[in-house]
Amino acid sequence: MNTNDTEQPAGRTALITGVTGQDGSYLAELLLSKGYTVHGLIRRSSSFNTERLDHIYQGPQEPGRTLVLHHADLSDGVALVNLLRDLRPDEVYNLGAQSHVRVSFDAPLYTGDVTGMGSLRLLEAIRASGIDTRIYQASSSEMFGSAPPPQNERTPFHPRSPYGCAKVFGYWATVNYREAYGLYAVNGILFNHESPRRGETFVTRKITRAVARIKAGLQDRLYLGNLDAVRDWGYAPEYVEAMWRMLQRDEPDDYVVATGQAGSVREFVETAFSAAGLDWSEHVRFDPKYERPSEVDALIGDASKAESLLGWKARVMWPELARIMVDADRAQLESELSGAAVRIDR
Ligand code: NDP
Ligand code: GDR
Repeated sequence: MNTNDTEQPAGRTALITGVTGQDGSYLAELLLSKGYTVHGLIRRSSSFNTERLDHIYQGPQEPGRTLVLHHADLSDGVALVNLLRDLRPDEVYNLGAQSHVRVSFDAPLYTGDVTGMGSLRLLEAIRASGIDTRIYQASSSEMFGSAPPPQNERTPFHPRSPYGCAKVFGYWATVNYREAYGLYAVNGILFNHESPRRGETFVTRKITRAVARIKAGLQDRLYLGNLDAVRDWGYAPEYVEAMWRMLQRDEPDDYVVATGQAGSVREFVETAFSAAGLDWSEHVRFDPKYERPSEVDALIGDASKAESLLGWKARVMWPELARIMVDADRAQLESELSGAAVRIDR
């Protein structure tokens, strides 16, 4: 199929691991809009973990529902085989992971198991269940680590965290299943991408939530770690489109997805605070707690392969993204404070 084909692939089914996360929720929306039936793998939690899916949720009693959630876990290989054998999806998107780099230093073995071995379990589950499916692996710019920018598909990996190491394992497992078994398996090497749905402990969202709270007089200080790190931040809804396009090509391949424009954490802070008319230097303080034992200094992606083969190009650059996120956090806080019943779509 031509990558730029805009035809709706009606009647197709997809399985998304990590469907409750930032990317999973945007990807589920995208696939539903293309006529897919979407199956999402969710893990059991003692509290609700489906908030990002609330607006597209379809209850079990709903006839002909097109979004169906299944309990399983990337640490449970048997559950993965059973699920794949039952669903026989046309496409699998492996977005599930312990995805926080700082946390991966505190829980390295767990991160290795879920983020690294989890991808191998899923690949092996596809092979063992004997189904014909295409799989997308959520690889990461963290794999480049200390390799100097700009980074592209030919840049050697030098990961700087247990998370980065686990993603390198998942990357090569994906390549290996493609080469060994002829599986249609692709790696999307995505650079940082953010949105109003970004987890609250990643730096961009931590900043934009704090801006909203400081502006509303609910908070005065924001504690951060390394302000010198440089990141290529893009807009998550655009990035899930690239994931889908990768699985529509005739041949499987690996692609970098990035904006090509980067800024430092300090610059993101300045832009976000000034979007609300605030002076960041009055509020931001350093806390070594947020530093990492080994840091990734600069990630700036070269996505020219994705542009030429997938017809994909980033539109929202990080300064606009910072403003989008500040506006969304201010609107959400305002609605929370006013007790409004209307839910803001984050
Ligand atoms: P999130 O942290 O928002 O979402 C991670 C998802 O993985 C959640 O749905 C989470 O479930 C699920 N998960 C965690 N542990 C398990 C487990 N043991 N079994 C099954 N599911 C699990 O990540 P993003 O949406 O930001 O990222 C999606 C993927 O892309 C991740 O693999 C991430 O590492 C990767 N990536 C992200 C980038 C980014 O900038 N956002 C850049 C490059 C790669 P729960 O909701 O219950 O916690
Ligand atoms: P990252 O994102 O590690 O790039 O991983 P994160 O937003 O956590 O950090 C970006 C940079 O900001 C610096 N930083 C802080 N980070 C956090 N979280 N909290 C702070 O207080 C803080 N202060 C400074 C960090 O040191 C770092 O340099 C994200 C995740 O989504 C991964 O899953 C994904 O693979 C990569 O992006 C690409």
